[in-house]
Amino acid sequence: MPIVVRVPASTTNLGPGFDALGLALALHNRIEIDFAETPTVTVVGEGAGRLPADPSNLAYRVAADLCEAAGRPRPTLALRLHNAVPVRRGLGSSSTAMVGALVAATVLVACGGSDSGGTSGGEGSPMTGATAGGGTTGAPGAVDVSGMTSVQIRAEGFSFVPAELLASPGQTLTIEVENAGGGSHTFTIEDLGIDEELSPGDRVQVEVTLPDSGSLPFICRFHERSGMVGEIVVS
Ligand SMILES: [Cu+2]
Repeated sequence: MPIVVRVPASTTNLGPGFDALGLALALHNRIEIDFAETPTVTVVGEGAGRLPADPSNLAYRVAADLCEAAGRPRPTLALRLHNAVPVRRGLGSSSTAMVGALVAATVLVACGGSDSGGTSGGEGSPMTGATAGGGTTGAPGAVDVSGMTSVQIRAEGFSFVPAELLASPGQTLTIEVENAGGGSHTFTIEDLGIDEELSPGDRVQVEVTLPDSGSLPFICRFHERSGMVGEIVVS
């Protein structure tokens, strides 16, 4: 789900207040932002056709910078600007873009964005890649890998597919992880000290020996809070 923020236009200097005093006006720009597989910028209303409709857009840069400043990899974003504030008329139009992008990106980083890759047509949906097992609504199905020597896991959107593996006690398993999405991810099994970073298109193989019981959680360190987690259940 995208984060939506409305920011009012503002007056220029008020009397003796110079840049310290202003008034909000009943005219708003609306900023809509989400993580996405491919960067998109859409400008509707004021500034459409004049403001950059690509990642050089001020609001896009500010939002991506904030994510980086928060310790995340530079994100791929879908940004939609509905502008009612005239550009370059002293009504703080670029300030609304910056303030709105900062607030929206802060919420996005704190709460996580869409699981579906935003506007990319659902290509990164958790369901789409459920090749390995019969997913039901909401989550890809668990995949039984007991007796197998290797398994593939795809990182896409903000999910691992499959996100749950069923394995045998003490089993040795080669896991090939492919980053099929548009952003960077990690495949991290903290219990085993495994921490692999994958750029888009990267593949990595890790070999794990499973415990005799219990489960082995794996996460993407960048998107753990967005629910990018999984586990290997020993049974
Ligand atoms: Cu990730």
